[in-house]
Order: sequence, then structure tokens, then C-alpha cells
Amino acid sequence: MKNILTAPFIRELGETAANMYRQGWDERNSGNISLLLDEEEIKEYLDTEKVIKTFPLGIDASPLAGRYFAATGTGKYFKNIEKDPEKNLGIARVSPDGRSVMLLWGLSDGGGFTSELSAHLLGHLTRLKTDPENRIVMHCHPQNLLAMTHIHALDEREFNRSLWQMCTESIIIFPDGVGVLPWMVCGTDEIAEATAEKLREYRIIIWALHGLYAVGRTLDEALGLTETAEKAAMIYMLTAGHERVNRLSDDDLRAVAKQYGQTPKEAFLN
Ligand code: 2HA
Ligand code: ZN
Repeated sequence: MKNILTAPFIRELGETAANMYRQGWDERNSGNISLLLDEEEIKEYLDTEKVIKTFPLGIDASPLAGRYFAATGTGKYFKNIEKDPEKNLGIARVSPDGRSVMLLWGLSDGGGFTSELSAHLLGHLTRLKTDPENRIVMHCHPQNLLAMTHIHALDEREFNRSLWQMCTESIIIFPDGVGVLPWMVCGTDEIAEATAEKLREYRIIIWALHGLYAVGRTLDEALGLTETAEKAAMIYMLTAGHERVNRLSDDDLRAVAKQYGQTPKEAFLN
């Protein structure tokens, strides 16, 4: 068996979490990441028959039965993942009935998976229906997006228009827009279901007064979406309370999307 600490997916998870921590998006134990894995990818590192323990799920994840994933642990700090992946991450397989997950590696201090594991698994199984190649679900607390939900209407159309208008790049990177959820208690089945529902349509979901969820085929895609939406929110916050003299018009937004071969969500444009 090869040393799992050298596996590309473990290294990339550690690097991504460290990057997110340095951006200030993952204070203390906040945030969580999960990554679907193929059996092919892990079997050179792990004996997939050796189950360490089983964690029950509060949801029915049966569409993911038999699928492997890596995810962050509950109470774990993003800043520590890179230096100690075995303690801070776990790799598991969803049980045949989809009602539990079987730990195969990691969470070595006896801890459990992220409190948002239900939201992640529901997110995966829903997003896979829209994009069969999706593999990442990522949650964090970007400062400016969070701040923006304090001062901007949570109307989805208005929120998207503001993000698109702030930076030329926004409509190129997320022409599909962002979903916006009102404030809800985190860690609940209710927020997990509401998030999954939005993931049918969007790759970025804003949790008002909390943070966001982003999905993607790769860690870089989910991270890039988060960075770009957060940059737009930062410009919104830097210019909030100032007179905005110049503005991207709807024609400008259409033109830039066309130039980059993107089809923006028409309902958000005038
Ligand atoms: O992992 O951010 O929403 C802690 C959280 C829960
Ligand atoms: Zn959170």
C-alpha cells in the first residue's frame, strides 16, 4: 500500500483548507469540505474492507450507497488539516442502505465528521443529478459576502445583479448566479434540504448571516467560485455608502458574457 499522506486528494484538501484559512474564511473550527472519491483512487492507499467505525446519518443518502468520500471532522480547525490530515479528515463509504457512513481512515482522535455532513451528502446527491461530474461540496464564512447579507436585500435577483455589477469577472465565472437562503439554524435537516434544493440550479448558495456553500468538479473550481463571489461582495462593501458613479449596464453584462461564451441566467437581467 502507498502512504495515503502522499495521495493527491489528501494533499490538495490540506492545501485548499490552508488557503481558505489564510483568507479569513474559516476561523476556529468553521467551515467544512467534502470530496467524492472513486474506489480506483483510494484502493492503492487503503484496505476498503477494513471499517474502523460506523456513523449513523439523519438522512437517506441511498443514491450515494457504496460511494467513497473524504470530509473534514467536527470541531476541527482548517488551519490544522495540512499538518495533520489523519486527525482532521476522514475517508468513508456510504452504507448500502444509505443510512450510515463507514469510516475507513482518519478522524484518528475518535472524533466524528462535520456537523454538516447531512447537508454535504444531500448536496452531493442532488448536485450529481444536475452535474454527474460534481465532486466537491465546500462551506465557509467569507467576510464580505457575510457582511453583504447584513445590508443587502436577500431577494435572489437583486443580490445576483449586485454581484454581477461589482466586477466584470463575476458574470463570466458564475453566469448561473448564486442561490440565496434566508437565515436558518445551521446543522439541521431543514437547512440541508433547502441547500440541496438550491444546488439543483446553483453552484454557490449564500447562507444569510452565516456564509456560503460552493460546489464543483474540482477543489479549484469550488474555491474559484467562492473567491470570485467574495471579491464581488468585497467591492460591494468597499463602495457601500459611497455614490457609485460608474456602473456596468445590463448591455455591458450581456456583452461580456457573450465575449466569453457564457449564457447568463436571463431572469436576472433586464
Ligand atoms: O463547521 O461552519 O456551519 C462549522 C460550521 C457550521
Ligand atoms: Zn458555517
